[in-house]
Amino acid sequence: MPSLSPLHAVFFSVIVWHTGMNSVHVSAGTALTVQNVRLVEDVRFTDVLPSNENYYIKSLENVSITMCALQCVTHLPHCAAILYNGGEGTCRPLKTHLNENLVDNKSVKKGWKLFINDKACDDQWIPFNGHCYLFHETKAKMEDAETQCAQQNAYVVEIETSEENTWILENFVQLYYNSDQCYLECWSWIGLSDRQKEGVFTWIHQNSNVTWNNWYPGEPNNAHSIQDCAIMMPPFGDWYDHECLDCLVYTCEKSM
Ligand SMILES: [Ca+2]
Ligand SMILES: [Ca+2]
Repeated sequence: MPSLSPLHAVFFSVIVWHTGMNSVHVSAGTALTVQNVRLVEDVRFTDVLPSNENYYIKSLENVSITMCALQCVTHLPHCAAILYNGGEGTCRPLKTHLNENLVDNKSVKKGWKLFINDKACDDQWIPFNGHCYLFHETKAKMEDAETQCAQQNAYVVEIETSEENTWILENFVQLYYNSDQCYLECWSWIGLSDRQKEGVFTWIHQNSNVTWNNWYPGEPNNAHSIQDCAIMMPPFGDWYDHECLDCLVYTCEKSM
Protein backbone atom coordinates (compact mmCIF):
# COMPACT_ATOMS: atom_id res chain seq x y z
CA MET A 1 0.00 0.00 0.00
CA PRO A 2 1.60 3.31 -1.04
CA SER A 3 1.70 6.08 1.56
CA LEU A 4 -0.65 8.99 1.26
CA SER A 5 0.50 12.49 0.63
CA PRO A 6 -1.50 15.19 2.44
CA LEU A 7 -4.96 15.74 1.11
CA HIS A 8 -5.52 19.29 0.02
CA ALA A 9 -8.82 21.04 -0.37
CA VAL A 10 -8.59 24.14 -2.53
CA PHE A 11 -10.99 26.17 -4.56
CA PHE A 12 -10.88 27.05 -8.23
CA SER A 13 -12.49 29.97 -9.91
CA VAL A 14 -13.13 28.20 -13.18
CA ILE A 15 -12.15 25.05 -15.01
CA VAL A 16 -12.87 24.40 -18.65
CA TRP A 17 -14.81 21.30 -19.60
CA HIS A 18 -14.49 19.97 -23.12
CA THR A 19 -16.92 17.56 -24.72
CA GLY A 20 -15.20 17.40 -28.09
CA MET A 21 -18.15 19.22 -29.59
CA ASN A 22 -17.83 22.40 -27.57
CA SER A 23 -16.42 23.62 -24.29
CA VAL A 24 -18.24 24.73 -21.20
CA HIS A 25 -16.92 26.76 -18.30
CA VAL A 26 -17.51 25.11 -14.96
CA SER A 27 -17.65 27.23 -11.85
CA ALA A 28 -15.90 26.71 -8.55
CA GLY A 29 -15.27 23.30 -7.04
CA THR A 30 -13.11 21.44 -4.55
CA ALA A 31 -9.96 19.57 -5.55
CA LEU A 32 -8.20 16.62 -3.91
CA THR A 33 -4.52 15.90 -4.48
CA VAL A 34 -3.18 12.43 -3.77
CA GLN A 35 0.31 11.46 -4.91
CA ASN A 36 0.46 14.30 -7.42
CA VAL A 37 -2.85 13.33 -8.98
CA ARG A 38 -5.34 16.18 -8.75
CA LEU A 39 -9.01 15.28 -8.68
CA VAL A 40 -11.17 18.34 -9.30
CA GLU A 41 -14.82 18.41 -8.36
CA ASP A 42 -17.09 18.89 -11.36
CA VAL A 43 -20.02 20.65 -9.73
CA ARG A 44 -22.28 20.08 -12.72
CA PHE A 45 -22.52 16.40 -11.84
CA THR A 46 -23.82 16.29 -8.29
CA ASP A 47 -26.34 13.62 -7.24
CA VAL A 48 -26.14 11.79 -10.57
CA LEU A 49 -24.74 8.47 -11.76
CA PRO A 50 -23.70 7.30 -15.24
CA SER A 51 -26.23 5.66 -17.53
CA ASN A 52 -23.88 2.76 -18.18
CA GLU A 53 -22.39 0.70 -15.32
CA ASN A 54 -19.58 -0.44 -17.62
CA TYR A 55 -17.92 2.90 -16.90
CA TYR A 56 -17.19 1.84 -13.29
CA ILE A 57 -13.77 0.33 -12.61
CA LYS A 58 -15.07 -1.05 -9.30
CA SER A 59 -17.34 -0.16 -6.39
CA LEU A 60 -16.25 0.06 -2.73
CA GLU A 61 -18.22 0.58 0.49
CA ASN A 62 -17.26 2.29 3.75
CA VAL A 63 -14.18 4.15 2.56
CA SER A 64 -13.00 7.70 3.15
CA ILE A 65 -12.70 10.13 0.28
CA THR A 66 -8.91 9.92 0.64
CA MET A 67 -9.02 6.15 0.20
CA CYS A 68 -11.31 6.63 -2.77
CA ALA A 69 -8.86 9.07 -4.39
CA LEU A 70 -6.07 6.56 -3.73
CA GLN A 71 -8.10 3.87 -5.49
CA CYS A 72 -8.09 6.10 -8.55
CA VAL A 73 -4.32 6.54 -8.30
CA THR A 74 -3.76 2.78 -8.05
CA HIS A 75 -5.92 2.24 -11.15
CA LEU A 76 -4.07 4.70 -13.37
CA PRO A 77 -4.10 5.13 -16.29
CA HIS A 78 -7.58 3.60 -16.45
CA CYS A 79 -9.06 5.86 -13.76
CA ALA A 80 -10.28 9.16 -15.20
CA ALA A 81 -12.50 10.23 -12.30
CA ILE A 82 -14.16 9.11 -9.07
CA LEU A 83 -17.73 9.20 -7.92
CA TYR A 84 -17.92 9.47 -4.13
CA ASN A 85 -20.93 9.41 -1.86
CA GLY A 86 -19.93 10.91 1.49
CA GLY A 87 -23.15 9.83 3.23
CA GLU A 88 -22.64 6.16 2.44
CA GLY A 89 -18.84 6.20 2.07
CA THR A 90 -19.31 4.62 -1.35
CA CYS A 91 -16.55 4.98 -3.92
CA ARG A 92 -16.74 4.28 -7.66
CA PRO A 93 -13.61 4.96 -9.72
CA LEU A 94 -14.64 5.70 -13.31
CA LYS A 95 -13.05 4.93 -16.69
CA THR A 96 -14.19 8.28 -18.11
CA HIS A 97 -15.27 11.78 -17.25
CA LEU A 98 -19.03 12.23 -17.22
CA ASN A 99 -20.88 14.54 -19.56
CA GLU A 100 -24.49 15.28 -20.39
CA ASN A 101 -24.72 12.22 -22.63
CA LEU A 102 -23.29 9.74 -20.17
CA VAL A 103 -25.43 10.49 -17.11
CA ASP A 104 -28.73 8.96 -16.15
CA ASN A 105 -30.89 12.06 -15.89
CA LYS A 106 -33.96 10.14 -14.80
CA SER A 107 -32.62 9.23 -11.40
CA VAL A 108 -31.22 11.69 -8.89
CA LYS A 109 -29.11 9.83 -6.31
CA LYS A 110 -28.48 11.94 -3.22
CA GLY A 111 -24.96 12.48 -1.99
CA TRP A 112 -22.85 11.69 -5.06
CA LYS A 113 -20.07 14.01 -6.15
CA LEU A 114 -17.85 13.68 -9.22
CA PHE A 115 -14.11 14.42 -9.10
CA ILE A 116 -12.22 14.30 -12.39
CA ASN A 117 -8.53 13.67 -13.00
CA ASP A 118 -8.00 16.84 -14.99
CA LYS A 119 -4.51 15.82 -16.10
CA ALA A 120 -5.56 12.46 -17.50
CA CYS A 121 -5.45 13.83 -21.06
CA ASP A 122 -4.24 16.91 -22.90
CA ASP A 123 -6.57 19.88 -23.15
CA GLN A 124 -9.70 19.03 -25.15
CA TRP A 125 -8.96 15.29 -25.27
CA ILE A 126 -11.40 13.12 -23.33
CA PRO A 127 -10.24 10.10 -21.30
CA PHE A 128 -11.71 6.63 -21.46
CA ASN A 129 -10.14 3.52 -19.97
CA GLY A 130 -6.52 4.65 -20.25
CA HIS A 131 -6.76 6.30 -23.67
CA CYS A 132 -7.48 9.87 -24.79
CA TYR A 133 -9.86 10.77 -27.62
CA LEU A 134 -10.46 13.87 -29.73
CA PHE A 135 -13.30 14.22 -32.23
CA HIS A 136 -12.68 16.07 -35.51
CA GLU A 137 -15.71 17.70 -37.08
CA THR A 138 -13.82 18.77 -40.21
CA LYS A 139 -14.47 16.04 -42.75
CA ALA A 140 -11.50 14.35 -44.40
CA LYS A 141 -10.57 11.41 -46.60
CA MET A 142 -9.38 8.44 -44.53
CA GLU A 143 -5.75 9.06 -45.50
CA ASP A 144 -5.96 12.70 -44.42
CA ALA A 145 -7.69 11.71 -41.17
CA GLU A 146 -4.77 9.34 -40.50
CA THR A 147 -2.27 12.15 -41.18
CA GLN A 148 -4.15 14.60 -38.95
CA CYS A 149 -4.28 12.11 -36.07
CA ALA A 150 -0.59 11.21 -36.55
CA GLN A 151 0.33 14.89 -36.29
CA GLN A 152 -1.24 14.77 -32.83
CA ASN A 153 0.70 11.61 -31.89
CA ALA A 154 -2.53 9.66 -32.27
CA TYR A 155 -4.35 7.39 -34.72
CA VAL A 156 -7.86 7.04 -36.12
CA VAL A 157 -9.82 5.28 -33.38
CA GLU A 158 -9.34 1.50 -33.10
CA ILE A 159 -12.09 -0.30 -31.22
CA GLU A 160 -11.43 -3.46 -29.24
CA THR A 161 -14.56 -3.78 -27.10
CA SER A 162 -18.29 -3.08 -27.17
CA GLU A 163 -17.75 -0.67 -24.24
CA GLU A 164 -15.32 1.41 -26.30
CA ASN A 165 -17.70 1.30 -29.28
CA THR A 166 -20.62 2.48 -27.13
CA TRP A 167 -18.53 5.22 -25.54
CA ILE A 168 -17.38 6.53 -28.96
CA LEU A 169 -20.95 6.40 -30.22
CA GLU A 170 -22.44 8.20 -27.20
CA ASN A 171 -19.71 10.83 -26.90
CA PHE A 172 -19.01 11.72 -30.52
CA VAL A 173 -20.74 9.92 -33.39
CA GLN A 174 -24.33 10.18 -32.19
CA LEU A 175 -23.82 13.71 -30.81
CA TYR A 176 -22.49 14.89 -34.14
CA TYR A 177 -25.31 13.15 -35.98
CA ASN A 178 -27.86 15.02 -33.82
CA SER A 179 -26.07 18.38 -34.07
CA ASP A 180 -26.56 21.30 -36.43
CA GLN A 181 -23.08 20.55 -37.83
CA CYS A 182 -24.34 17.33 -39.42
CA TYR A 183 -24.82 17.77 -43.16
CA LEU A 184 -25.38 14.86 -45.52
CA GLU A 185 -23.02 11.97 -44.72
CA CYS A 186 -22.74 12.21 -40.92
CA TRP A 187 -21.10 8.89 -40.14
CA SER A 188 -17.59 8.58 -38.85
CA TRP A 189 -14.32 6.85 -39.83
CA ILE A 190 -12.86 4.15 -37.63
CA GLY A 191 -9.24 3.09 -38.17
CA LEU A 192 -10.08 -0.17 -39.95
CA SER A 193 -9.24 -1.02 -43.57
CA ASP A 194 -8.69 -3.81 -46.09
CA ARG A 195 -6.55 -1.69 -48.43
CA GLN A 196 -3.62 -4.12 -48.01
CA LYS A 197 -5.57 -7.28 -48.82
CA GLU A 198 -9.12 -7.22 -50.11
CA GLY A 199 -11.51 -8.85 -47.65
CA VAL A 200 -9.04 -8.90 -44.73
CA PHE A 201 -9.82 -5.95 -42.47
CA THR A 202 -7.06 -4.93 -40.05
CA TRP A 203 -6.66 -2.06 -37.59
CA ILE A 204 -4.44 0.39 -39.49
CA HIS A 205 -2.23 1.76 -36.68
CA GLN A 206 -1.77 -1.41 -34.64
CA ASN A 207 -1.65 -3.55 -37.82
CA SER A 208 -3.73 -6.08 -35.88
CA ASN A 209 -6.59 -8.42 -36.67
CA VAL A 210 -10.13 -7.60 -35.62
CA THR A 211 -10.94 -9.34 -32.35
CA TRP A 212 -14.34 -7.81 -31.52
CA ASN A 213 -16.44 -6.45 -34.39
CA ASN A 214 -19.74 -4.68 -34.92
CA TRP A 215 -20.36 -5.17 -38.67
CA TYR A 216 -23.92 -4.57 -39.79
CA PRO A 217 -25.39 -7.80 -41.23
CA GLY A 218 -24.16 -8.21 -44.83
CA GLU A 219 -21.17 -5.90 -44.26
CA PRO A 220 -18.39 -5.57 -45.22
CA ASN A 221 -19.66 -6.06 -48.79
CA ASN A 222 -17.15 -4.03 -50.87
CA ALA A 223 -20.04 -2.51 -52.81
CA HIS A 224 -19.06 -1.42 -56.35
CA SER A 225 -15.62 -2.91 -55.49
CA ILE A 226 -14.48 0.42 -53.99
CA GLN A 227 -15.09 0.07 -50.23
CA ASP A 228 -11.84 -0.45 -48.31
CA CYS A 229 -12.30 1.72 -45.21
CA ALA A 230 -14.69 1.28 -42.28
CA ILE A 231 -17.21 3.67 -40.75
CA MET A 232 -19.34 3.72 -37.63
CA MET A 233 -23.00 4.51 -38.28
CA PRO A 234 -25.39 6.15 -35.81
CA PRO A 235 -27.66 5.50 -33.98
CA PHE A 236 -26.53 1.94 -33.19
CA GLY A 237 -22.80 2.23 -33.82
CA ASP A 238 -22.64 -0.59 -36.35
CA TRP A 239 -19.86 -0.78 -38.91
CA TYR A 240 -19.90 -0.66 -42.73
CA ASP A 241 -17.12 -0.66 -45.29
CA HIS A 242 -17.06 2.55 -47.31
CA GLU A 243 -15.10 4.38 -50.01
CA CYS A 244 -11.81 5.67 -48.49
CA LEU A 245 -11.83 8.81 -50.67
CA ASP A 246 -15.12 10.03 -49.26
CA CYS A 247 -14.81 12.89 -46.72
CA LEU A 248 -16.15 12.08 -43.23
CA VAL A 249 -15.69 13.10 -39.61
CA TYR A 250 -13.43 11.00 -37.37
CA THR A 251 -12.05 10.48 -33.87
CA CYS A 252 -8.34 10.35 -32.98
CA GLU A 253 -7.15 8.08 -30.15
CA LYS A 254 -3.90 7.85 -28.21
CA SER A 255 -2.58 6.26 -25.03
CA MET A 256 -2.48 8.36 -21.86
CA1 LIG B 1 -9.04 1.65 -28.82
CA1 LIG C 1 -20.29 -1.62 -47.56
